[in-house]
Amino acid sequence: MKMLTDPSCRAVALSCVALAIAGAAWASQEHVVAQKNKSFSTKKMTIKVGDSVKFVNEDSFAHNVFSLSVAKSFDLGSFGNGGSKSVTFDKPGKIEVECAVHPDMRLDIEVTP
Ligand SMILES: [Cu+2]
Repeated sequence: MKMLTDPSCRAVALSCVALAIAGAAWASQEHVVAQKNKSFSTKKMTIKVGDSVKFVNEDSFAHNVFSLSVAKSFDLGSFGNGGSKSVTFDKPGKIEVECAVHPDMRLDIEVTP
């Protein structure tokens, strides 16, 4: 009897570890937003705390993506065609994303808990 219970105990412990790792991987998502024709590929998005957004420049000229919002302020600097940078959103709130080069570019991100 003892011989049978030992391996199953170990199997349960291992699957718990596997679930914890998988859970952490699922918990945060990476969203991709392109900059194309002087606009963001989406105007509005809702993401969760811990998610990241990868900004990819598909235009032939540079963009400088930034935000001054309290929930997340950042400045990705200027990057050209094919360049990309990611931002992780660690606090809930509403974030206005803009481009320093093109004042008409605008993306609203809502980060939910
Ligand atoms: Cu721009």
